[in-house]
Amino acid sequence: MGKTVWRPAYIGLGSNLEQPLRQVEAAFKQLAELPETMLVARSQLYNSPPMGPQDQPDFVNAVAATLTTLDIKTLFQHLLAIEKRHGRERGETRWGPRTLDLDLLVYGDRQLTSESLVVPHPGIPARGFVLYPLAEISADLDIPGIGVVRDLLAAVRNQNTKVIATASEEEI
Ligand code: PH2
Ligand code: MG
Ligand code: MG
Repeated sequence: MGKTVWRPAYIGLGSNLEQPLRQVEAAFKQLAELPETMLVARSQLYNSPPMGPQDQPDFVNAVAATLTTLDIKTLFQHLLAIEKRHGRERGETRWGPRTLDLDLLVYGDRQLTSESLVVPHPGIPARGFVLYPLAEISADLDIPGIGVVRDLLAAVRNQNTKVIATASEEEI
């Protein structure tokens, strides 16, 4: 067996279809159940206006911090499989509505560009709906090639991204 190394991996969650709160809550559970992976922190849930086409519902967004011994591609395959279990269809319009989006934001200190995957996620610096929840759990994280979360957040303030006050059981 090869050496086992636990690496921090941050995952962005998003949904704006078919009971988004439920989709995101269920996805957190599924992340916690991934093999060789521990869910070590989760942000609150955030409401944010859609980036991209405006004729779609607001999103529920959140961020998960995990420790994993899965290699980056295997972890990514698991994320795609969870999306699929949520009825996610590929070939949707770019930035269009979706039942569940799981984005691999950061994987240790790896910087990877392949046809299907770019890590760290290049959209991070522009996206309040990633930076607010990420700053809640890891403000001092230095994202390889991008910068420190706290500083990135300072540059995107006022994107109308708000904590969802109290999601009651019925709403979820
Ligand atoms: N995801 C998209 C497109 N637009 N807008 C918000 N607010 N949050 C998202 O997660 C989001 C989006 C495609 O992945
Ligand atoms: Mg996305
Ligand atoms: Mg995605």
